[in-house]
Amino acid sequence: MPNYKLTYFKLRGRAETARYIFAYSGIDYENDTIERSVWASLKPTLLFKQLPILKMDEIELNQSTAIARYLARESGLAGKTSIEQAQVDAIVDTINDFMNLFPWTEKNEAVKQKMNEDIVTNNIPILLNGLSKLLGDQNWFVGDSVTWADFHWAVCSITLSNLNTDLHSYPTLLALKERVEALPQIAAWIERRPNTLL
Ligand SMILES: N[C@@H](CCC(=O)N[C@@H](CS)C(=O)NCC(=O)O)C(=O)O
Repeated sequence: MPNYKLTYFKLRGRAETARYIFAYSGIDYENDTIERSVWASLKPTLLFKQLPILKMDEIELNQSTAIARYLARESGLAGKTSIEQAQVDAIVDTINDFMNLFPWTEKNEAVKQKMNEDIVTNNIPILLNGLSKLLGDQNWFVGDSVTWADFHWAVCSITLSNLNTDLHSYPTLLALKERVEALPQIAAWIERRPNTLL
């Protein structure tokens, strides 16, 4: 097993799904959360000037989805068959398409708020209706056990709620989030993680 070090800001953001996988699987890792003041000196040293980065001994992996997918494969959370893995990937990619609509780096607060409201009103219902249909009356999105697609939903749904999405209109999706958060290893991680808006 390599020595894992996951570097990201002190946020859930794009690192939290990987942190859920680490927590659930019990794989040991260093959760390296950097302050903004350190970022200025770290950024120029990174190949693509972005976080998160997963260091595994001498290998450095960028891209949050590639990181989480790799960790999920190592932990048996990627889906049991090749078709299940494709279904899991499609759910994660779909959630990311919608999350990437939000203007995360917009500096003008009024513009940002207006765009957030538009996206929550016009785009997010498409995501939530689709995910509700995919989930149906199953406990997990794909197959008969939890996968990292369920983790990714649980993580992103917190941010959607913080952006004023009312998840109560989607009771099965809300129940799925709660099911993930009730897994003992995830509950223990949530208990000890820093409380941040994003
Ligand atoms: N597609 C990349 C996007 C990475 C990304 O946008 N990282 C942001 C934080 S969420 C970043 O490093 N921003 C700092 C900057 O660009 O200065 C991924 O999913 O890892």
